[in-house]
Amino acid sequence: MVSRPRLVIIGAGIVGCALADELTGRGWTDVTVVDQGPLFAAGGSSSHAPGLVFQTNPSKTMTEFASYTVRKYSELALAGRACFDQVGGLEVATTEERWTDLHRKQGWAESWGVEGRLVDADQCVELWPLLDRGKVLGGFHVPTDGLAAAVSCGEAQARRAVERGARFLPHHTVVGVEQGGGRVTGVAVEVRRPESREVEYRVLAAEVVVCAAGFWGPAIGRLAGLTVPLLPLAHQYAKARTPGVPDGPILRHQDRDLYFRGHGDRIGIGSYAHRPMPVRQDEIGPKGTVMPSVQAFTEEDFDPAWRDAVELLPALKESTYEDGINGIFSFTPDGFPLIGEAPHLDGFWLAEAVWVTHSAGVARAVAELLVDGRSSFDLHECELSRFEPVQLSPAFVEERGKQNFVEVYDVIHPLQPMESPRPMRTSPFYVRQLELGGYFLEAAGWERPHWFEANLPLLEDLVLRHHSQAAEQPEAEQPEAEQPEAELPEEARGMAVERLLGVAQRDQWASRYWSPVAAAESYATRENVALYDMTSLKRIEVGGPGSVAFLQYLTTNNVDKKPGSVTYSLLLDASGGVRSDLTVARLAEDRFQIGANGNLDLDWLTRHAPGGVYVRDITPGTCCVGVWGPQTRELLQPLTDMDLSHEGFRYFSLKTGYVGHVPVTAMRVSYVGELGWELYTSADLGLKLWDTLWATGLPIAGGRAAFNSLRLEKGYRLWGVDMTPEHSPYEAGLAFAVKDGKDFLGRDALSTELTRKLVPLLSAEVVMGKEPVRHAGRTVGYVTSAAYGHTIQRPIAYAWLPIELTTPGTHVEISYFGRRVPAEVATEPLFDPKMEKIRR
Ligand code: FAD
Ligand code: THG
Repeated sequence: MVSRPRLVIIGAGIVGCALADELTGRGWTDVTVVDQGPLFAAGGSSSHAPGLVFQTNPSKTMTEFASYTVRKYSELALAGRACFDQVGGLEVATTEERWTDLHRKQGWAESWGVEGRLVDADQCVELWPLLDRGKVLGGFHVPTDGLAAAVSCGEAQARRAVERGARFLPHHTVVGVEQGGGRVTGVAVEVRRPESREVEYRVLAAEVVVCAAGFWGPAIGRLAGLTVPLLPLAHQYAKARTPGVPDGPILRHQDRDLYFRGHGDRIGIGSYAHRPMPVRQDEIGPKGTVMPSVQAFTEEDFDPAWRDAVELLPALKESTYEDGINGIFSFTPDGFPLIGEAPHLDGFWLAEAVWVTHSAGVARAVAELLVDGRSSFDLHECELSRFEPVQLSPAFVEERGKQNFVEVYDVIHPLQPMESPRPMRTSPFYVRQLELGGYFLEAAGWERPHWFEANLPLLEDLVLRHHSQAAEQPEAEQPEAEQPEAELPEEARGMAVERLLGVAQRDQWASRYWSPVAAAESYATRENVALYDMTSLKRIEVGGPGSVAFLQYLTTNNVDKKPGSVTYSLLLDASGGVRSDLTVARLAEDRFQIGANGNLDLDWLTRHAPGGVYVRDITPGTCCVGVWGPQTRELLQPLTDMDLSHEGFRYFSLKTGYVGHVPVTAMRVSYVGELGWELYTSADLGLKLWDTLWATGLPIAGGRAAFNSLRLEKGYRLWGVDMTPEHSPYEAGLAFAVKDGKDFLGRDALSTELTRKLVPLLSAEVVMGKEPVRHAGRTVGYVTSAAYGHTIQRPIAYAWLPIELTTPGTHVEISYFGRRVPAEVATEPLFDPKMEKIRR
């Protein structure tokens, strides 16, 4: 690509303007921004957004987007007037559940570097005198939140861009995306100036086109042959005149899906309490309407919200609302923006589904990607290519978009699934898993069992057995070991359960979507043998004459070993950040099977593949079951001619053969850290394979809850949670997967000098993830994954900490719902450090 390409941005809303500023600030000055409307109230969502900026979000990336937006807009002025009013932000709780959740929220803010504090009801009223003191339990106050004047923020950034050479063209409607040879070459525009009746058609040539068209994104996407998975939804906003409007913080009343801000002597009220109101592209106001993003206000939808507003702010009783709008903006299936380049059209980029709150951060990320080829933000949650094909259907986008609207202010458990549309993707083992009482949650469209109710009796056995072991020790009180379960004294039973299951170490809300049955499944895996459905593991085939050289260049480890070898290897980006961790299995000289983390990997490999190398998603149509545990050989050897001895089938190697009637590829790999194999076959034979294994009478089925606990005991990282592109392999503790003296993408950017590290903590309670970690009263890091380690009988939390605090034995505190949970840095792995269970 030319070093300073011609670039067209579609849309002069706040995102397009911010992007023009970020790009021209980096020296890309040949920027043309087109909008169908006038400047700068162009008629999109930005034109009427009340501009509340609440920074705190469970996502680190989204919080960082918002913090950057606040920093940037705080310095902007237009015609001598500040564009950002840093009034602070206050979220109030009127229910116990919300009040508890605000404690968790304060933790996210702290983890991601935003200062915020919990305040009591009196302090809430001090900040917002119109609040009904009796209704409020407390609040969360962030002094740096505030109000962005969206149109002014856009214009101020646009002016700066223009000074550096950018052009802004109003009344230019994009009607075509020009392409040639798989690249974008420009946009076709229709020009209708208000002062003339003439219509002019032009082509603006460009090497790069960025679509920042807000909720018109799907229509522009269609011009480029690209699905843009967002749903335009109308959302209600109105104003009410009342004396004593505070110029205090922006206010959220999330228990009733409401937010408020001051407008001089009026209060603005936004509501998410109404039914979702999707808007089809052809229902959006026609070109030439002053405000196509605004639809007629529907009072009947707003009335309940008004009653709730009056209840919280009784002064409103004397008033009524006016100037109501149903304003349109974008919702995606998972609530994150859409950032990235079209998979089939080079040079065509999206910066879509972005709130005012995140606008400058997203613009910066896109500019960094374009100019430097990498971003300083971890974008994995936002990349366009995160969606599976089944998640791009209009029906799915509509259903999930609506659901996201409904849930936008709900208290959401990190594991809480969307209820519909489900099920979508099921493995061939699904029917058996249903019979076993599987409890399913969804990932990448797959139904995945988290535990099986059928294993409940194992839990009873386990409790009894551990209780009797405790009783055999000299200091044990009574020998109830022989007694049947029903007669086990409650207290003794309680102790056994507590120690075994970690039940007492985890509170009720946190224990949702989890079952103590996971303990029994963990034990069965460590002591006997269990089947784990690994079908949802993304499988990618890479082949062709150049495939060895390609994978050698793209991944960090040496994968050029003889066919039959499996290698754990990493994908890095140009700045040395971990983009993924993979298992690379060499099936033949020129053919590899890659075990990956998701669609982002497929996209990354496909984009980088040179001619002569093919990359194919083989996940659909195949399946995988992990057979793991010390009894695996007893189970499997009688079913197969493959030599399963330690010498005959090396750790991290593969063979093809038969298990009963079923042709399989067997890989000696285990994410749970036990002896065993992953068995792959085609989907049509999956059920036969499962039934063949099951008929031995040896295995139980294990779910993701046990799986997660087992992998944390072994210290196996989960990409996207434990490490992301923000982290180098050395920081993430993955140096063993980086081959010395080998050239690969990202190598030059790697430094072995460490300032922080991912380490295991042993804590006094089971936490959930994303909690801040403190040392000597200072916030020093945050938790990534957490679980109870059933076999080590301790709660585990992995955390990022500054290097000076990573020595084993260092005492820290995890802030959990506002409580201090003691924890200690431990040595990893916490289980089987000599690999005696795996290599035998
Ligand atoms: P837009 O502002 O919609 O800009 C897109 C531009 O693309 C438009 O100007 C349009 O004319 C142009 N365009 C479209 N198609 C074409 C074409 N074919 N050719 C040329 N130009 C085209 N967010 C917050 O963070 N805080 C809030 O408090 C908040 N409150 C909101 C309240 C309401 C009532 C609504 C509706 C939204 C609110 N939002 C809020 C969301 C926020 O307004 C949007 O997410 C944001 O403004 C989107 O900015 P944008 O630049 O992506 O899109
Ligand atoms: N199975 C397969 N592919 C995968 C995963 C899997 N790809 C994605 C993800 N999971 C990769 N994650 C891991 C993490 C750890 C290990 C395997 C996959 C692992 N590590 C050993 C260790 O760290 O000691 C061995 C490493 C080595 O010897 O190089 O087993 O679950 N197919």
